Amino acid sequence: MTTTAQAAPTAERASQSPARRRVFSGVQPSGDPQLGNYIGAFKGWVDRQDEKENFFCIVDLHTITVDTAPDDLRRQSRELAAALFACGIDPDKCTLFVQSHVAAHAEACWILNCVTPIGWLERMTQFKDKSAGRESVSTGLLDYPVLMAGDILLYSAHEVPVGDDQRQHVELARDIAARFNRIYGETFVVPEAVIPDVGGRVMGLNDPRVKMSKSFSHVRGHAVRLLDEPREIERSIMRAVTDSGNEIAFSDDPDRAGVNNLLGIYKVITGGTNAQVERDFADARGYGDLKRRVAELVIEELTPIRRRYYELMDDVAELDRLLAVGADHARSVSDPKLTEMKEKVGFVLPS
Ligand code: ATP
Ligand code: LTN
Repeated sequence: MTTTAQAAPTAERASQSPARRRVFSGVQPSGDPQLGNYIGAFKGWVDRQDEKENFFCIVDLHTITVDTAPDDLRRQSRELAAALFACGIDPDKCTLFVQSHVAAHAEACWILNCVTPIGWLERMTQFKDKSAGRESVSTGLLDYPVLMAGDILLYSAHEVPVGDDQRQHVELARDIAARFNRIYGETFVVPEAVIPDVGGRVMGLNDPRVKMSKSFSHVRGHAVRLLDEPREIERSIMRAVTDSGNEIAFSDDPDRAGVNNLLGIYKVITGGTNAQVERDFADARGYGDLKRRVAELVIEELTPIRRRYYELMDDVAELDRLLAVGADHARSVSDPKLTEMKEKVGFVLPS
């Protein structure tokens, strides 16, 4: 696990009891959740939910920064909630909520916009990637990282567990927090990104040079979706692009990225060391064997998740109730922080 530089001390941190550290993370309801989301994010959230005070957010405001059909967004938001609970997010230990249910997120974004130089946003690689080749992009897409900074800062989160692709956005949230604190006085905890050493970047099975992504999970052979049937999982993994060699070992060589990716998936799920993983494959006969064993392991890991998901989706009213409870608790934390922000910038507070 790597983290960004130590969280800077702030007045708030100093006055906090040595209570559990706060965690905030988010996921977009932008398509079918995939194995990279699970390995790079959800699994770590679940594994550490006992140790921390956790806020997990289905970030629908972020998802409309690119074209999204309203019916898809509604369906995907509930499906993602069910998938997260099915992965093991426990509503008694975590606050899981939908971002648009908590108005403070959009309001905080506006205030933070006004301390964020536009050049900071134009430099973001995700903005450059997502806007490349498009004639026109929304203002929301440029502003995406400020909304994300607001998400994190409203909850005074110390830790932000994310995949490697979000490192730059968390760095920006730190810069925005520090700038606001400098201008208006200590207000925000400066958060740290927490990124898994292995599994922080699961690559596409059809092309191990690109990150496995929810937005491409409909492309055949690109991803294992969390809810895929065993046969589909097996087919996708057996067809994974590898190389023309036959050595089953971890490697930084870009030409061997496909094998490295499969070994990384195996390593995170089994929790073994590199040496243990390589030993497990010492008797393997070529990449076919590697793929078969990785497929078996992934099927074993995802089957109970898929079953639980369908049980949860059978009772949408209960799912909506859990999300409403989550939003109530989220508001109880974010509303006072938003009020503090408004006071600091000089707004007259309603009596
Ligand atoms: P989109 O395609 O809409 O950008 P995504 O699949 O990249 O979606 P997000 O909702 O952006 O997923 O991210 C949810 C979490 O999953 C984030 O913490 C992100 O860093 C992590 N994540 C996403 N893809 C991967 C991946 N391939 N490997 C590791 N972590 C990932
Ligand atoms: N940008 C993130 C989702 C996200 C997030 C956040 C993650 C929105 N707000 C706050 C961590 C903390 C993504 O696409 N993965």
